[in-house]
Amino acid sequence: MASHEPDQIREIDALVVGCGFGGIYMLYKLRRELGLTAIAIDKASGVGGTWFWNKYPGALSDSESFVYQYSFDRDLYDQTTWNTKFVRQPQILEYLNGVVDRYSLRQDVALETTMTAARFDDVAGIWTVTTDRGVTYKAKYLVNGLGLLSATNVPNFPGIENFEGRLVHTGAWPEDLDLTGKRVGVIGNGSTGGQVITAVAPIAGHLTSFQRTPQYSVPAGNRVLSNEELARQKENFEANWDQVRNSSVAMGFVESEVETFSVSDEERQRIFQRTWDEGGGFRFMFETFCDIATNPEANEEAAKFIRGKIAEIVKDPETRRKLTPTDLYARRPLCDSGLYETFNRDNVSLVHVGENPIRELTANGIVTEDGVLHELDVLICATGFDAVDGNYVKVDIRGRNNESLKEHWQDGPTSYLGMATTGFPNMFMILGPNGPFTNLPPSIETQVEWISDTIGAIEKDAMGWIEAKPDIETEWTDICADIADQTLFPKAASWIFGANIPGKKRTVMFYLGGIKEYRSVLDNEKASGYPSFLTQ
Ligand code: N01
Repeated sequence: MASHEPDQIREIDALVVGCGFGGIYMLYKLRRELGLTAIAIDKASGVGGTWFWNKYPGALSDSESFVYQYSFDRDLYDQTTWNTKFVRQPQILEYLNGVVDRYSLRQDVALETTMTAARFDDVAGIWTVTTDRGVTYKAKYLVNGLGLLSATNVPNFPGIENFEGRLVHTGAWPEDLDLTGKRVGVIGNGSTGGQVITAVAPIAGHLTSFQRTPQYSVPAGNRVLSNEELARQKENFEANWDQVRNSSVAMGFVESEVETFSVSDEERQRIFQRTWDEGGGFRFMFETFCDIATNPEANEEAAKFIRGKIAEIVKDPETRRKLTPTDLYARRPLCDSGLYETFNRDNVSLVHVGENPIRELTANGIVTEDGVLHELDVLICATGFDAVDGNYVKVDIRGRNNESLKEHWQDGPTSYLGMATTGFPNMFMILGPNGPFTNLPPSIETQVEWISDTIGAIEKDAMGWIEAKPDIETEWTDICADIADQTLFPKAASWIFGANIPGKKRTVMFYLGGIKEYRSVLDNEKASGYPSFLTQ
């Protein structure tokens, strides 16, 4: 649209920003259940959020398929035909597109539309959201589903602009990239790096993994499920989802209540081995014993077991040494489809950039501190995301008294319940800061349902707006910090605490109290008439 044309103004009840798992369900609730006028915008050219962007080879959900979907519609659940333990990106994207069509939501979705600014009018009680498409939305409610892990992080390596090969980030994967026979470099070995390395090695001419920190990973154990297993998942729908909502990490298994040192050494090894054989990163950390994430000695037992497996799998002694972590096992637990085995391949090499850092990128590849040039046709940055608040602080969002969200969060992102923040009335966040740390679809459903109920209550009582009280946000931040401090997670540098982005303040960004407790806080808030909120 030409810049001299005035913006087209659309007045609606609610604007949803983001069309991933959260935004789609929110739009469904607003349109189909509350009967409000609502639009969902997304900067992408398709719906799907994370699963639209992360089309890299090997992209797979590491939550089991029977709980990596919506549960709000039993028929939808029964009709979903995934038949593997974990589900691949194209299937998830197809599923989310199917959901949009099933509920006729596409007419209310505006794609390739980026929110450029949002401003709350204190007098009218209305949000004005400008976009890059010449359309301005005026809405009583603004619901942001901007993505927890969606603002890509491409480190500013010296000379990055000189690289003449193809430079890609896994979270913005191009459709046209053929890696067959290419010299491929992968920087990063988190959840994404592990998946991409394993999937690309068999097709690349040569793959070089640039690893800064070795990782603990266990087999995913992905497999085709039998017809009996699939039938049981459908039959046990109620019980399974009840278990998920009353668990901690919402992964669909019963978390252990057994302490690591309450069993004999032999029994401990047997339990670790059984879970290793069955597969699953969260299972290994939470289904084996209850104290791996909290007790350093217990943690070391699990770490030692995985180190032993690395020693068995990786043949070359120097590669094995570099791949073996020595620190705590306290990042988001990883699982893989043959990651350590991949390093036995002749066409795969490992550069430990923790010991031998990247000095610069040149036209032909990466030069490490030892002066070696690693020649590359393609460089894949599996370098993660500016998680949680990354997409929020890119946009000029202003609440009451023209306060900027970026300034509001200058000491780190905060919220009440991961969904509301003081000074920003009627603005809700799906997976905002200090929300639950779980398998995400169940937490997304929990939050969307709460937001929807809250908007329903505002409408029913003919209120203008609702806003978290200032003290409650501080209180919730302290609760999140206290719970995190009872675990080992803050002791490991990771995106969970904002430690992966240079210059980002390290703060608690999740509620680690589990989905059951989280849901009970939400229920209480609603049942007692939103005592933690100011209303007008
Ligand atoms: O990102 P990460 P991710 N030089 O931040 C390295 C979800 N997810 O995309 O460990 C060199 O974990 C960095 O090194 P280090 C899941 O929640 C889910 O892998 O910081 N290296 C690390 O190795 C996951 O936890 C699925 O020393 C640099 C890597 O890049 C979250 O996304 C699948 C560097 C980044 O790892 C994030 O995972 C995939 C630098 N300057 C992802 N900067 C599912 O299955 C960073 N690194 C649902």
